[in-house]
Amino acid sequence: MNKINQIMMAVATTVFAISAQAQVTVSDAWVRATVAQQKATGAFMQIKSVKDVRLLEVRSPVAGVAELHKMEMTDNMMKMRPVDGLDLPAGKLVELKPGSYHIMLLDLKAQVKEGDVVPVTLVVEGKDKKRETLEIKAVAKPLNQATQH
Ligand SMILES: [Cu+2]
Repeated sequence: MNKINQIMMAVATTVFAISAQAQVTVSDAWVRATVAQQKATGAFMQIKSVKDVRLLEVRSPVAGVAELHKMEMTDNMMKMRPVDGLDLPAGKLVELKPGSYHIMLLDLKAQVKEGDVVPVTLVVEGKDKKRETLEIKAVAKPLNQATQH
């Protein structure tokens, strides 16, 4: 292989790596700030995937347990329950928001104060069973702003 070919290969590999990382993009990630002693809060964001993938797992170092939840009306009451995954259809914006799907951070290790940056890890799986891990940063927003939704 000559020098030019080697360089072309290197460029092709780099481009592939970048596009693979950008298959799932997350924007407007935020968490609800908590008051002292509060043990749980929610994390919200907008997710868009280039390919059909499924969000399987969520984690955060600030929480002992992180779960994917769905909020829905049951017997005229808003109730939430854990779900084992959330489909992210290709090209469709999926919103995690209050009153709908959200990430629940439980067993919080400390108060989440306004302006804090909370790392959240998302694990998604494609149809080919390949898993991708995304590290995102969610900013803690004040309670009153969060409840305006
Ligand atoms: Cu919840």
